[in-house]
Amino acid sequence: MNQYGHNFTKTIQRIDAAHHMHPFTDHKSLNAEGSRVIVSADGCWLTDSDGNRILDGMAGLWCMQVGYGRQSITDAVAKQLAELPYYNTFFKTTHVPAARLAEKLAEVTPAHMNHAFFVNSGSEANDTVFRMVRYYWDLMGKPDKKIIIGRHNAYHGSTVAGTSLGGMGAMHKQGDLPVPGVHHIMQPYWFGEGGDLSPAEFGIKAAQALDEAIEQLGEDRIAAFIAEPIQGAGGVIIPPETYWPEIKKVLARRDILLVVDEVICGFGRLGTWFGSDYYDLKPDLMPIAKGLSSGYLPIGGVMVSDRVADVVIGKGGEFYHGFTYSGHPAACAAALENIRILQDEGIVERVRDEAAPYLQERWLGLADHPLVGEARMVGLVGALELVPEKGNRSRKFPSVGEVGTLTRDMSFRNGLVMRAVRDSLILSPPLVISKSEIDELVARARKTLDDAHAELSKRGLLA
Ligand code: PXG
Repeated sequence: MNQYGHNFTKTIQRIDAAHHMHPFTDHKSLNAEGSRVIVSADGCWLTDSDGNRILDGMAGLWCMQVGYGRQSITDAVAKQLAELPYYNTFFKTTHVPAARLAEKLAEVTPAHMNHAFFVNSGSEANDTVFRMVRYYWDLMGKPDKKIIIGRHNAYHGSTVAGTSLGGMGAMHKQGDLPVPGVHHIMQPYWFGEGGDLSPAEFGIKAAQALDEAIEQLGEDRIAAFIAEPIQGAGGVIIPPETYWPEIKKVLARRDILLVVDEVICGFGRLGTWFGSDYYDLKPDLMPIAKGLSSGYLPIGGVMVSDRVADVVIGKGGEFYHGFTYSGHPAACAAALENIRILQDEGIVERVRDEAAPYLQERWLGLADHPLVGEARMVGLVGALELVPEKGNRSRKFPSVGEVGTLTRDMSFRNGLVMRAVRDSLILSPPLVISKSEIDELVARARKTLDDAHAELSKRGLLA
């Protein structure tokens, strides 16, 4: 117990249940249990109001690259708030942090991307994408190129455009989405959908679905293809090695824009600055958020390639789009300091050369557990597929998601945050995680698997 204590926890849980509507939450089940109250954090560790210390295996929500408790980010924000807490970037004005951050982003993103459009979240970044690709083709004199192709089980945010571009069926059902002009193709999810094909064969098939959709809908009607390098919220779907090379071949034949959603993969998650670097992609637009500021303040952006900027800036007039807080000075200051830390501490290189190989070896070792059908990981993002019968990919638990949630809750109780997607466990820790913390993390994950295995066999859910 810390200074907050049991009564404090109960009070916060009570007022939270009475007044706070949470994102993506079934409130009946939340309020029956009471929410966990997080009061502080340091490095890779969270502390709740009962004094439990929990290892944050999800980096907040895939965003806490540089770790909690960075005094220099707090100082940079405080200094900016004192100097200029707010001014807009409309009407021919700018301010120092927005200009400097745009310049810095042009430096760290792929060489052909030299402009940043600032927003406040990944969802707003994808709303911006939605409007900008259509505006681009209008300016190119091809107003019929309107359709954006996304993928089933992709996640691009929860605004109207974000939900529509994403491929989450349950989200589409709420609010009659997607909006017209979005088409979804299959995802490269070999474990779940690969059938009898080898991963390599399946990767080709999934990529050819893009070409087939373009053929079927007509290239003259397609504006863009949008994809995450590795699907995050969809369950850390790491595409087979053949997938992106084949997509690149399709795109080379077709005149459509490539939008690479870097909201999760960006800023070092894969051991490269961007997922586009990892897979050698040349995006025309690149939504970014999360790791841009390590979540210290909300900020996102769309990185715009020279190809698109030349048209939107060069040919276009005013693009009627933007937000009150586009390029908020304090958020830009947080992002600038965050990127300075990533660069000066060599964090991305450390992920590539040390942390990722060390964690991967141990994480992939969990594949020997009887509950694990597949362990996969690239950089510092991975998944464990939980299965009732090892070695049988087609056999699922009877009620999809139940085992995932149960195991996720056990993990929390064992002092490790993992996230559940369907019946898989997801991991995406802060990039600064140390080797001893990795050992601790994997020990807690294994204990969680053992606990879940015992519980599931008691319930008769295992083969
Ligand atoms: N694109 C991608 C690839 C994302 O992962 C967004 C866009 C939207 O970003 P904002 O900032 O609007 O949330 C995301 C966000 C989860 C989870 O449960 C994942 C996200 C957000 C919330 C929850 O895995 N990803």
